[in-house]
Amino acid sequence: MKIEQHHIQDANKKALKSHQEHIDFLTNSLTNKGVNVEAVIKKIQDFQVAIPSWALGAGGTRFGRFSFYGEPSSLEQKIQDVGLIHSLTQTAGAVSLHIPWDIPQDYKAVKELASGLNIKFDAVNSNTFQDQKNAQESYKYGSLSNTNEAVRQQAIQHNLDVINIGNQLGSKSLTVWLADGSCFPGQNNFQTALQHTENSLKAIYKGLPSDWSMLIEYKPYEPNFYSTVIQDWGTSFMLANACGEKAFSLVDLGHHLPNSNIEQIVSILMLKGKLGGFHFNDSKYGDDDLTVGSIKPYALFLIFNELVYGMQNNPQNPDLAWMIDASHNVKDPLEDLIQSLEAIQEAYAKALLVDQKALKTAQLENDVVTCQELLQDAYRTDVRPLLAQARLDKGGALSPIQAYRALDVRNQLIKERGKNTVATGL
Ligand code: PSV
Ligand code: MN
Repeated sequence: MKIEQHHIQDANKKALKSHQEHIDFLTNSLTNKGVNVEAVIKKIQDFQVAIPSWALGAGGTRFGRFSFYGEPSSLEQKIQDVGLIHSLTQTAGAVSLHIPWDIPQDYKAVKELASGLNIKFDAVNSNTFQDQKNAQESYKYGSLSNTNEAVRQQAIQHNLDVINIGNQLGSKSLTVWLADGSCFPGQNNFQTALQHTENSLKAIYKGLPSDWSMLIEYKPYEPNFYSTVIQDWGTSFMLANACGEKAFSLVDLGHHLPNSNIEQIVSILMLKGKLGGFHFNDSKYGDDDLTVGSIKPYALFLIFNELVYGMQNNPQNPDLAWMIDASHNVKDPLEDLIQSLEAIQEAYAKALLVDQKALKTAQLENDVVTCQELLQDAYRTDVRPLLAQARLDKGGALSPIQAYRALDVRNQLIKERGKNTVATGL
């Protein structure tokens, strides 16, 4: 299924008048405050978030998985799904592949399909957390950190293969997330495991093309429950520094212990020029992979406030690879992703409204009350008309969820693909 422009225009018709009233009112009040509304809308339009190829089917837990039917069963169908989301939202112009789940059969065809839908290939993700069919060595006790050199070599080679695949598609970065760690005290020697990991990452780094970056993700626990080799941003930062200037840390919102100050982590990494990638999701307890902004929208806004500050004040930090890393257990994955994209744009737009100059003055004067007022004034602004305008200008839907339902997308996909297709992934 492909959504055509006239489908979207039809879906927009009913809401156009009320949208115009809302955007006029908001533009007026923001302009009176000195905000350049056009510039904000342009920034929203330029902000593109990658959809991971594994998030287009239903997620699951270790207790089970419930399908949404019509799931994409090939890489081509996954890219088509990203195209559907992008045509409605105009903010999902990239896909992030997980290898070996999504190895292209026909590179030329896959590239043509993606470019026809205006979709770029963002970071490629390696997978050394699962054993692959016919693999010589097992990752049961770790990959890049394994005590056995043959296992480490196999994991290094896999990452090099992933770079090669990404290179043929036009990707420019490799994301490394390791499940390596231990489940019980004494199982691992912490120092040896870290040393092996550093050496293995350096070997991968050597094979990185000159215009590529390596993004090192951290996570405090799961699937290992006692220790993780790259457990936190400090370890990731240390490893990125050890590898070199093309290596960076990657922050995944779900990969922190409860109540961690993620905005401060983001800020420090950007100051040091070492924040390379970002995975969006939300959580209540652990790495819950819930819809972005569904649980802690104010925390998301505070994180974006630091991201915006960093993007404006830290030229030493590269452009970031943005990606949604969520799982969909009870919602249609495409609807869930649309909701996440809206939440990301909303937090970004609000952060763009923070009066940075006034905030700096209030900070210098230690006027704590004004500091809070300034942040919360931006946070309390209903920016949804700005997002709708950003989409409308680019041919997107005023309300992507409503359009998705009006166009009956899921049922069309079921008709085309059948009910019981299953997407590759976890
Ligand atoms: C691990 O929890 C993670 O966040 C990594 O980014 C993986 O690549 C992704 O989830 C999918 O398993
Ligand atoms: Mn992640």
